[in-house]
Order: sequence, then structure tokens, then C-alpha cells
Amino acid sequence: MSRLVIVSNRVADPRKAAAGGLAVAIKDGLQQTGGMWFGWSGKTFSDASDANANNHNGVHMQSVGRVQLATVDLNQQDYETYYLGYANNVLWPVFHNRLDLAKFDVRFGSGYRRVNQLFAQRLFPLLKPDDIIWVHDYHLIPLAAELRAMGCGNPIGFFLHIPVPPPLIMAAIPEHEWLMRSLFAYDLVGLQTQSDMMHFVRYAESEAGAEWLPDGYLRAFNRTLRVGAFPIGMDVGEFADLADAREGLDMFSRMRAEYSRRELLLGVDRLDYSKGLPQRIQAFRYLLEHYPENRKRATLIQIAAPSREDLGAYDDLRREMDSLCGAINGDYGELDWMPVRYIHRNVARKRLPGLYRSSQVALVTPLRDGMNLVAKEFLAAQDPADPGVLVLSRFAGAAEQLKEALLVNPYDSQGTAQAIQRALTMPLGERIERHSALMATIRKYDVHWWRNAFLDSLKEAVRATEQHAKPHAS
Ligand code: ADQ
Repeated sequence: MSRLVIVSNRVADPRKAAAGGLAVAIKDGLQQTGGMWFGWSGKTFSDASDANANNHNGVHMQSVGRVQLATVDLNQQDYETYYLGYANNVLWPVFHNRLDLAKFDVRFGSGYRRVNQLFAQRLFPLLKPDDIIWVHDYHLIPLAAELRAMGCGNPIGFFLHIPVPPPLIMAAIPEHEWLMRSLFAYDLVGLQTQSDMMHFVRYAESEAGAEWLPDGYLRAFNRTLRVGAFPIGMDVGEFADLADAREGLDMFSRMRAEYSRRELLLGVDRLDYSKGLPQRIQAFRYLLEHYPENRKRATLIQIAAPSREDLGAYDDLRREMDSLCGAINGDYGELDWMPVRYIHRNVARKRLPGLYRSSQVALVTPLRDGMNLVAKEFLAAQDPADPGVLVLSRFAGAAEQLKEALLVNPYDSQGTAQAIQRALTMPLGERIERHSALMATIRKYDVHWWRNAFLDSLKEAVRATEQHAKPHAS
């Protein structure tokens, strides 16, 4: 059986529970099949002599059960240009439709290219002829092109965890043509949703003159690329086990005791401008103002894990959240009731199910999101006989699948507040009906489905490309 080689910006120890959708999904996959996980160690070094401290040709190797972890360090300049610069100041904002937050700087583009070359140089000698390579996310778009330039002929698939913006927004990136050409070095590009597919295909047709062939293939730059939508799922069984474990149960009973007389609303996110946190607080404020029966009764717990704190836009968001939460508590709070509990910390993964289960309503209202696994985790943690209600942004990738949630436009605080009110007053029968339909979807399209569907499609793409190539070769 071929070995699976995963490449992503960060590598997580599979033994440890990690925050971040990508880490969670990959960890589950690799533990089952075994293989190698290659990426940045998360460490930087300031001079070349430190770099030599790396073993194995600049790669740290570590075996964890059936998984080999292979990591490289970055120098400070690469960290600033590749990671902070291009990945998080160009690609992340543009792909989330935030051209206003993008900072285009030629040094970022060259750092991005340099680190992708470095990854390819370090990875290539570790590869075996029948390895299947699966590259993840926006940090590594040109990796396959770099590997191909070194002579790598292995199957290489790419999965983008974030959304694809409309073609004209994509075209605002000065290097967009190079990025598009680089994508054609893959055999398969996987996206989260049908709407991402539509944007990608339209973009490739209009900007690269690509030809759309039957069965999801695009032809351009003398290469054939398969494109597919593979909405990422979660491990429903693992989450149910976590909910039944001691920490999960402890959390549940503590929350129930603390909030026995209250309705609990919950938000769990990374503190990121794509997650629509200020808009969510404003919608909650609108709810308290226009549906006063919720005063002294409803409490919003908003957990916002610190994220990318080296970036200015995140500082601004932090200040805005401090101020909005302070104002709502100051204006509406009572001695025995605070409307919002805002916690700027990570919650241990083991405690999340208990927190989800004790909440009547989850507010998952990003302005834009590739998928959003919190929405699915909330559903999986509910008591099927008395489930909570999911209020979900129509701009989260998850909205394409989770149609029985209460879908909202997060820019519209009045409409969102109305949906929250509806969630808080929804009869038990309707809650059960919606929850069981949603559970059927997340069970069917779980993380195992996601991994298998992507890898099967990659193998098929390689077979089909070989077929295409044959007549030309003879
Ligand atoms: P993220 O933007 O990180 O991921 P998300 O899908 O919500 O977003 O994944 C978050 C994961 O981290 C979940 O497993 C959640 O439990 C955990 N998490 C989030 N906030 C936390 C907190 N405050 N404390 C503890 N744990 C927390 C990117 C894309 C998403 C896409 C995923 C997977 O931006 O759109 O769904 O990748 O593809």
C-alpha cells in the first residue's frame, strides 16, 4: 500500500489534542493509515549556524506511533515574509473577501516562493516512488510546482481549507497568474464547497483560458487538473466519546449547575476577523434591546482563542471586542447577571463537548469561512432528546450542507437577532427534527468520508491523466 505524505504549514503531535480544524482532521487521518507529516516546526532561528543544528539535511525527524513527523525551522525573515506576510496578510484576507485588509508587498511574494522552494528541497529526498502526497492549504499553493521542477512524478493533491473568492477579487493579487499556474502542477485540487468550485472554475476559464472537461477536469498550461468539492467533516464517534469522558461530563455538570436558571448561548472561535465576532455581539445587543424578556435570562459565552497575535489587524479586533463586550455588560448587566462572558483563551478540546451540550443555542456566524467545524461539533455534542439549536451564517461553507440550521446573514444584526429569538423559543419537536436531519448529514459526510473521497479522487485523477497522456506518447 502506498504511503501517505501530508504536507501542511504546521505539524501537530498526533498524541495531543489540537485547536484548529486542519490539525484535527489530519491527525485523525494519519493515525489510521500511518505515514509522514511534513511542515514547519513553528520555530525560527536567527543565524545560519542554528540552521545546522537541524539533523537529516535540515529536517527534524520524530516517530510517533505509525506517524513520522518531519519538520523544518524557518529563519526570521522567511517567517515574516512567507507566514506573516504572504500567507496571512495577502492570501488569508483576499480569500476571505477582505481586500481592505490585504497588504501587497513584493518581499512577501518572494519569501513565499523561497519557503515553498525550501520545503520542496527538504521534502524531495525523503519521498519514496509510490508515495501519495497530500498538500494542505493556502501556505503551500506552489509546492507541487517546485516538486515537479525537481523531477517528482508522484501523485500530488491539494486541499484548500479556506474559501475561494469570486474571480475579480482573486485577480487583485499581483501574483495571481503565477498562483493559478502553480495549481495546475497538482493532479487534484479539492475545495470545500460547490460555490468554491464555481468560483475556481470561472476564474480558471476567464484568467487562464482553461477548458472545462467532463467529470471535473480542467485543461490549461498543457496540464489536466481535476477539481472537486470535498466538504471537510468531523470524527463524530470520537467527539461522542469525548463527551462521555470525565472532563466532558464534568464541564457539562458544572455549566448546568452555574446556569440552571439561564439560557446559554455559545460562540467558540479563533479570534479572527473572518469569524464575525463584533457583528455577533451587536446582534446579541439587538436581541436584548428588542426582546427584553431575554434580559437577566440569556447569557452569551464567547470563547475566542488567541490567534496570529503578531498581526496588527488582530490587535484591532481584540480591542474592538473588549470595547463591545464591556459596553453591553455596562449597559445591560445587573449585579446577578452579565449578558456576555467573553473569554480570550483556548478551551481544552476535552472540555468542548460539555460546553456545547450545556448550551441552548450556538452562534456560528462568520462573515466568511471555508467550512467551520465548530458548527458540526456543536451538533455532535447535543442530547438528541433535547438538542440545542444552531444559528449559522449563510457565508460559512457549512451552510451548503447544514440546511436545517437557522441560516442568517451576519451583516444583518436585526435578522440575526430574530433568528436567535426563534432558536431560544423553538418547540422541542422542531428542535429534535432539525437536529436529527443535521446529524444524518454530519454522520454521512464525516472526516473519514472526506479523507477517502479526496484520496480516491486523487488516484482516479492520476489514472485518467495517464490515459490522456498515452495516445500522445505513442
Ligand atoms: P479554522 O479557521 O481554525 O479552520 P474551524 O473550522 O472552526 O476554523 O476549526 C476550528 C477547530 O478548532 C475546531 O475543531 C474547534 O473545536 C477548535 N477551536 C476553535 N476555537 C477554539 C477555541 N476557542 N478553543 C478551543 N478550540 C477551538 C480552517 C478554516 C475553516 C475550516 C477548517 C477545516 O478556516 O473554515 O472548517 O480549516 O478545514
